[in-house]
Amino acid sequence: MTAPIPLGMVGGGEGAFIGAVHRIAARMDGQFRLVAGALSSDADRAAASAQALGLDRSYDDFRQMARAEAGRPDGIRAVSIVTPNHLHAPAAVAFLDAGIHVICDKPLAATPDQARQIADAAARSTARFFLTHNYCALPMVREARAIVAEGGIGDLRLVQAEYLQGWLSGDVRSKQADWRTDPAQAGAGAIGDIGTHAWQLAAFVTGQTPVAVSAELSSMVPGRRVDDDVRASLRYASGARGGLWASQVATGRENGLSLRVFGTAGALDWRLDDAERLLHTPTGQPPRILTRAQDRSGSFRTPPGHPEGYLEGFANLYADIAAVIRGDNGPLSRLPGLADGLSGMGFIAAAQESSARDGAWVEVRP
Ligand code: SOE
Repeated sequence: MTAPIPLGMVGGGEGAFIGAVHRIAARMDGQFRLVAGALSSDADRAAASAQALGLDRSYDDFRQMARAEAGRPDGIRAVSIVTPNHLHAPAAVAFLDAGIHVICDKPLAATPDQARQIADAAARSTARFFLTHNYCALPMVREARAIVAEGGIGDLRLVQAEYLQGWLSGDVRSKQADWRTDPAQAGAGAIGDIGTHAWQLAAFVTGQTPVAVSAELSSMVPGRRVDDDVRASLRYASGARGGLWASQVATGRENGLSLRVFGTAGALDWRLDDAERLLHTPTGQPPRILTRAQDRSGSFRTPPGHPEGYLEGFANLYADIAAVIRGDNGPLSRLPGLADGLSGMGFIAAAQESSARDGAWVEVRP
């Protein structure tokens, strides 16, 4: 058994949601061991959270952590950044500059300027940057991508991506809601939090990224300072056309992520609430419902019929990242990283500009 890769974490202290998800995913295949953390900006909470998790080393400050860990022979080789969006850039820059690989939650950053800081740091670093767009690591999504790549739907014509949640339909106050609806911490609203997932998923499966968008961003809840609904029309350089709808005020919806793609020779239909099935309708042939039994990527741990899902998708990313850190670059082509993050930021900027200009078509600049 190869020794687990020592891992650190920034954010993810008591009461956090996504930090716990990353911790479970990182240890699912035994490839990482969490040994150090700057788990909260509040020193007492950071120490208490680290103690509760049995971490070897706890820090009050992520910059101090980056310096100290880089200087230790047994220091961390990778760090998970699971803070609110506005801290992604300072933390990522600190660890990339220290030569430590970064595994960052999405979206890339709160502002285009912060995104550029991450890109600059990644360019000058020997370490790699990964972005956890977790849904693209689900087996049937990887299978959908393979079908498109081998011509299973012909030439792409139409794309429809949706991510519908209802949990922010009211004036919700909670640790999760508070920072996501604060422009200073989140940057954007629904478009950043879940719109970028839909954007990345569509690009991952189709192999194409829209070149222009016409969008309307709305804030449906009175007093809300970020968007909570975005509708965008998409134009592709190939001539394909698409639509993306992401909403956090779609009352009653939980995590309604779905993707439909239509080509000259067939179509694919996938949805997160039935994530282990993929509908493929090749033109002129009977429809095929594919399950994990037909997945060719091997991205699972249990025999088909034993449901796997959200946590395992994250774990698939961590397993691939571990392989890359150990020197196998094979998984790189399916791992989301800086390019996906910059593309998502380009989508946010173009959609915001379009919305401000009453839906004008705006070029997407990565
Ligand atoms: C909250 O809206 C959230 O937790 C997002 O931040 C995640 O990225 C998404 O996967 C689920 O919903």
